[in-house]
Amino acid sequence: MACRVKVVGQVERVDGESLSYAEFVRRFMAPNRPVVLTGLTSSWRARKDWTLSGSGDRRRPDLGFFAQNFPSPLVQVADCSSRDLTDQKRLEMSMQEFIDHWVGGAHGASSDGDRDGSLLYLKDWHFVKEYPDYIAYTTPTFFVDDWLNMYLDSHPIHRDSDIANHKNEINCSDYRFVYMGAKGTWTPLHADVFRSYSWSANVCGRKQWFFLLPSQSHCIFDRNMRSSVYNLHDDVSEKQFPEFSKTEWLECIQEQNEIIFVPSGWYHQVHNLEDTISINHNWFNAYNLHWVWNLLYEDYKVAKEYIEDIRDICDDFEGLCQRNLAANTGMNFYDFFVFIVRFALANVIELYHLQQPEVATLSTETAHHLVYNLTSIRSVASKMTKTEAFTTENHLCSISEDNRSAFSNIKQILEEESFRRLSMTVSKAYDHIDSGQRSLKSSTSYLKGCSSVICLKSDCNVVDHITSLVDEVCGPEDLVRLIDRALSDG
Ligand SMILES: O=C(O)CCC(=O)C(=O)O
Ligand SMILES: [Fe+2]
Repeated sequence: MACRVKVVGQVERVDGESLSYAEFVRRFMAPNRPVVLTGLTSSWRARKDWTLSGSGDRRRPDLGFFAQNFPSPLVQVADCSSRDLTDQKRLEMSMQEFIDHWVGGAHGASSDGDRDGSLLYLKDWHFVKEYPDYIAYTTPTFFVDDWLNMYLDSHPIHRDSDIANHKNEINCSDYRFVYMGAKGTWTPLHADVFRSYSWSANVCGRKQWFFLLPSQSHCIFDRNMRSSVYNLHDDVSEKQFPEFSKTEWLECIQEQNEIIFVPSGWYHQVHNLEDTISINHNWFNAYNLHWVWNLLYEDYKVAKEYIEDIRDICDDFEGLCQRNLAANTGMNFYDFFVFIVRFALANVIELYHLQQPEVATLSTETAHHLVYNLTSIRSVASKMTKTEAFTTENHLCSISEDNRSAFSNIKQILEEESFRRLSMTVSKAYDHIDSGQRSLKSSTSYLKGCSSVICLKSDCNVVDHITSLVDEVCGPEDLVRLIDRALSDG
């Protein structure tokens, strides 16, 4: 593809097998830099089952395998040749229809299934949710500290019934996807949902990526910061986007079996240079939580400004802003607050367990990790205290009873089955990261104290411990207080 934009560098490539977790954090996750990791997919079932041998050592998609084994009645497909505002036009069809179109297109045929010969790209297929018993891959350790998917495995993102409709339930059920597209399919310029990180693994095929440094993000917007460039290879109008000509890009050709780490807030555009299948997760954690909050806050201000002129005639202006925010951004302040309260509690529990005397070797890495998590949540909660949504009594009324009870009564949360599941998942994730770190160093024996929220051990007082910190969380100030007390205890 002819490239008009100024490419100033390539994305670094690192052998994932000899990179430690701590190094990944230090070099890429914390400084928010992209990287391509090699050598991490050799054991994946997807590699064997989903591909056929192509030319040389290249693999190609085994479409018949998908038609036979994953006959999804409804998948989301992007029509790469038609634009719908900032994205491509989306269609819904069965897996069989999608494959018929792909195969038809490859033979140059123009049947009904082929529609108009356009390039269709299967995107955002919730494969893990749809086929939970088929273990196509394992998430590499670098990407296990994934609060978004850990949370969604046990909790709904929205609790308000007017937001949580059926379509939303599927779209927000998790952020683990499979993408499949023929050569030529592509994804327009964008930054990821919630300004999360993503990782994307090529099961087969090859992708070309273009990345823009976050410090240059403003250059792809028009003067009003409303619309952004859709395709960086278009003849971008200098009049509409006066700063675009200043942009400088990092490029990357991602080969089969390679995984790319996409940092938060970096605009990127992606092209499939061959028939490609990829697995891709969106995720966030303590290192990019502030990106998520900042986006929510910016989108909230836009939502509010948009309806400012009806404020006086609105019974519940704040509630309406929050409903619009949930609809546009996928989450509102209350959803986010319920989420961080529960994550904070899970981390306090984990820290408490680590500090118990029967834990033979205190894992200092994990303890630091938990403290870092709590500090990051505290910093975001502290910013939330200053927002209108949480400041006045009047605005607190906008919180539905469902949302309020989901964050306020600590004792009740600790007893909930969904919260116990979250805590177990968090505990397992940090054990996994920790054991990976230890096996790279020496194999010191390690005995973990309690492994569940309400331990079977009669002397585990985790519930008393937590409820002694604060017994009720009415808003972000209480969460800040809870974290301060938990951290000063240790
Ligand atoms: O592979 C693609 O087409 C898009 C992937 C992407 O945007 C991502 O992983 O963040
Ligand atoms: Fe993306």
